[in-house]
Amino acid sequence: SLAPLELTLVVAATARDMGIGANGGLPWTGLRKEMAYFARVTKRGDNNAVIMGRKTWDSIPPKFRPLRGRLNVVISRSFASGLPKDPAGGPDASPVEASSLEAALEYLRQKKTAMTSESGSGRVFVIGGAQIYAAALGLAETRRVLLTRVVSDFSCDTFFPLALGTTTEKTADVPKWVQRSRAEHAAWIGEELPEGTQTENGTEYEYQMWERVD
Ligand code: FOL
Repeated sequence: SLAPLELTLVVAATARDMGIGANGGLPWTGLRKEMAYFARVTKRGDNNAVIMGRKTWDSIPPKFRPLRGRLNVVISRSFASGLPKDPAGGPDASPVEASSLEAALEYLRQKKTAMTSESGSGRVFVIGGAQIYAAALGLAETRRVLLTRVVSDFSCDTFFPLALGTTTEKTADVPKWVQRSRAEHAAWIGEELPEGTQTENGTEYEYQMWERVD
């Protein structure tokens, strides 16, 4: 199918070098409100999907996966190629297994077409890690990044593959990324946003939304 499907990347990254991970997990601990924001935003509207790589799946505590109330799609080159199968036992019991990001999107497009009535917003979120973000950033379907900019610094071994920090100029073949206002961000996620820098357990961060304009 060639039906359009919009992708939103959700990521928390350090301000200094866009670090997103360390030793197979998040670089920080104890950002509970930030994690709660991630959960609310990816759930809101119902019928949403989260796409992630196999290493990100492994990094989620077993008691929290599949991420509840969302269709989980996990990507691994080890998974069977072709159109992925519906999750065994339903979306809260097991994830959909896809052999590539493209296969994941084909599955979700087909699923959307198969729905007879409109139920829920059906948003699709890419939740990492670095390899899956890189693949998504190469697709025209990727329209926006919900970035939590972590101002406090952490040592990282995994990085978000796009420097967002200054609104960029569109040059041949390189899309332009612009930061949207707090009001636009709040309207898109459907909830109020706290103003300015947040602090949790001594870690400072800020909620941002970036959009591709091309
Ligand atoms: N985006 C943002 N903004 N913050 C993140 O921490 C984040 N993490 C990932 C991807 N995008 C992100 C990948 N890592 C869970 C754990 C790790 C993870 C993503 C999700 C997780 O357990 N989520 C539960 C919340 C559990 C809780 O309440 O503590 C969920 O239901 O979403």
